[in-house]
Amino acid sequence: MENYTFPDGFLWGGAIAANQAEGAYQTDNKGLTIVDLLPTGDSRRAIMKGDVPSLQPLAGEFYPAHEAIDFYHNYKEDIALFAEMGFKALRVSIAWARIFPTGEDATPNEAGLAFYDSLFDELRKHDIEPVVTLAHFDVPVHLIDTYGSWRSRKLVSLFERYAKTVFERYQDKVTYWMTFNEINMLLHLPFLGAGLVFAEGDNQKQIQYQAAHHQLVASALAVKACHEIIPDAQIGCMLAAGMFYPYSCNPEDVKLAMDKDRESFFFIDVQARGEYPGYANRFFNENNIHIAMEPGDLEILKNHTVDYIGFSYYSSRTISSDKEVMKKATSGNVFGSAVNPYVSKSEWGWTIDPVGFRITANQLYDRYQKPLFVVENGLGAIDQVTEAGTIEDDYRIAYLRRHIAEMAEAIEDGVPIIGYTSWGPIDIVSASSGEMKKRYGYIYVDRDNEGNGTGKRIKKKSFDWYKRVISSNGQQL
Ligand code: BGP
Repeated sequence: MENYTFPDGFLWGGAIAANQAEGAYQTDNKGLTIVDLLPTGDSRRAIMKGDVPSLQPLAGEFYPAHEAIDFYHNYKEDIALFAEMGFKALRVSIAWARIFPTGEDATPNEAGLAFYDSLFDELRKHDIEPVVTLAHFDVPVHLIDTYGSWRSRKLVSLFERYAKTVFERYQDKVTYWMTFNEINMLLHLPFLGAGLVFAEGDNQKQIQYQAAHHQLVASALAVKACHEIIPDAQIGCMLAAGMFYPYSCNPEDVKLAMDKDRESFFFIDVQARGEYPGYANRFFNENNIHIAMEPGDLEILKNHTVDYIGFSYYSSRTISSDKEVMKKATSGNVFGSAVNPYVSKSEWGWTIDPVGFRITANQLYDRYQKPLFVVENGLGAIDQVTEAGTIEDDYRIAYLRRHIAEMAEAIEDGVPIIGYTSWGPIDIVSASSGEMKKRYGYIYVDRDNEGNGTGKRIKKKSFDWYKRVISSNGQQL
């Protein structure tokens, strides 16, 4: 591979989320979160889309998030493995319901606060920078039952209180923060993204964009609090990114691609530029959507924009005005992308397009002129353990090598990128499928989709490969 230059201090590492790694779902007073109500299998997707209004854990049903890979008890051993690879950063999320079990308890849960104190201390012991997400798909269930989750304005003040609590507590341990993981997912998987469930006759778009406003105001208030409490902190937004390609040079396809990109950019336009874009107001008018705002909302959005643009990149997307083309859209992705005949796909039907990574990074920087942070990228694959007990994941090395190379091209294009925390450096529960068999890690975990297994950690072939990438600062891909 060509010799690539990454900036000194580039934050190489990995990314996990509380709900997909920690397990211990009711340990030390933790409250139930929405992912604790997500089984695996077909019912999972219907629930994630908000189509199942009444939810309670069903006795005997297997819920992947309940134990996940028990990072809650294994984090010291796992962090030692990350340190062995030379990680400079680890992206983790704080579970809101560990800090406030119902989301609105009179006082925070000290056991929850103490866990993250210990987690951040362990990272610091290994000179690994914590990169912390405040909300990663895990709204406390009590807030759904009581307020309908983010459809209620009440969540703005509750989230602000939660954010201030953790900023105060961890102000000497955490410098990099981000607010809502993949905030645009609210449009595609409203239950997963914002804890929204819909009753018969609900105007879903109205509810989703009102909830989006609440999250955007809450995010800006968190930015405000973060800058006041931790003056040298960097706090970002986080987008599930991936440029939409027009399927042809038909102007209709090009316009559709612009509209689909804007569906996601809408959130970041508000978080990074501080105001609702004109196209959004046209969309609201044409779709009879009325955003209820409180006095001062627009000033909060304007005065408290993010410091950097965090984003995940897995795939580019493709859109066509031709219905026949769209009929072949891969069911595997929530963005409604058509099949792109020029690139390959993963075992889950996700497009594999490394050049799209470079294009997407350039597109984001051109639009926002703020530093970028790649906080998710990786290949979910079915890994096999050989007779010899090894995992020869050359396919993952190939995927990551090509994507890191294109990220280096983007940096050479003049795009400032803070770091790269690949998704799932250790196998964890898949968000979309709830499966363990969709593995992303450099470290294999002996657990299957039903939670069986020893939990043993095994270094894959990619473990030493990524260790060399980091030690050479990207020179040895
Ligand atoms: C993003 C989420 C992550 C992670 C990733 C991979 O949407 O931010 O939580 O899950 O996708 O997706 P999956 O786990 O469905 O393969």
